[in-house]
Amino acid sequence: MQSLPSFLQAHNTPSDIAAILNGLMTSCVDISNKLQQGALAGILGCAGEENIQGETQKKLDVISNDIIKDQLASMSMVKGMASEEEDFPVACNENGEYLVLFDPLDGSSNIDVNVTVGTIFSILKTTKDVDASKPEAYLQAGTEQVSAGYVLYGPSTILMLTTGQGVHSFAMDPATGEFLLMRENVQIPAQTQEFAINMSNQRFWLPEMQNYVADLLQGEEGPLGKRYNMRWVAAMVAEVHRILTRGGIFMYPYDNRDPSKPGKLRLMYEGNPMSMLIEQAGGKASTAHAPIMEVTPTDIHQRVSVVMGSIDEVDVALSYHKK
Ligand code: AFP
Repeated sequence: MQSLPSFLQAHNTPSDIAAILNGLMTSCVDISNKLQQGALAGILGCAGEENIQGETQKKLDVISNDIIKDQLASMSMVKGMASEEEDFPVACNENGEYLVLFDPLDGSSNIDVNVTVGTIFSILKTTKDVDASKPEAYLQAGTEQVSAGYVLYGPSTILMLTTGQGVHSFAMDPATGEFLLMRENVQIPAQTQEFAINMSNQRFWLPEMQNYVADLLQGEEGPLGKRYNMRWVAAMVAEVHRILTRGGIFMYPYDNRDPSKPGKLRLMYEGNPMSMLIEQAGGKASTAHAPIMEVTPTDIHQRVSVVMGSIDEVDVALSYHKK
């Protein structure tokens, strides 16, 4: 089975991007091992601090963030990095030409209950003259990403990766820490009977989204004429992984709980990288009004409304928003 480094070489991935991806995977092997140790290493529970999003940080959020930061800081091609867990970006190496954005541990409320979590990353190209300690340096639309992916820590540790030429899946060999190619050119089925949304927020959604989900719930007796099943893992990595594996639609739409937060998910650390994967696999990713990757970012921590997955199902959801 082909290892990640040889796959990247065989696919002519620019050497700097390949080095960053291999470096990120070194960090993810470390995170995967820490997760395996879990309670035995005394690293479950809260770190006692809040991140920039006002969310309580788990010990493993902080540990994972530090692991990735230490790795990237040592890499000459990395100009700077921005983490969901950090207030401000960190400048790394002056001569680097790449910026790395990441959510070190997505779905961290799952850690204490031993359910799937993941690391999400996005890589942008920049120029040597930018000041990578400034948030403005990172404000590129998702269409500019040169690579994106996630590592899912589940029953096995899986990497889903794109460098703009399809989506490829790798599994970590726990004995060696190598990521080995499992599937090339993953494609999302266009149609599905599975949706994922946090139904407890229903009353806060826009009427368009309420109408769409009401029709999904009506099943074969409703206007969509199909019986749907629902899934909710509370970790975007797990929801997107299911969609990349067997199709589906995932939504974390705008809601009116807090007008300063148009959706819960973060554009730069979750929305953009996941959209690149979904679109590279033949799916669609939208805010419900525009492609997520075309949103012009104004803040590195901004939130975005998300509707993504099987292309036909996303188109149906969007049709409710055009009415
Ligand atoms: P964290 O990034 O704080 O771990 O949150 C995970 C997440 O942003 C995303 O992965 C999930 O889809 C979503 O939150 C789940 O949120 P709720 O179940 O609380 O609505």
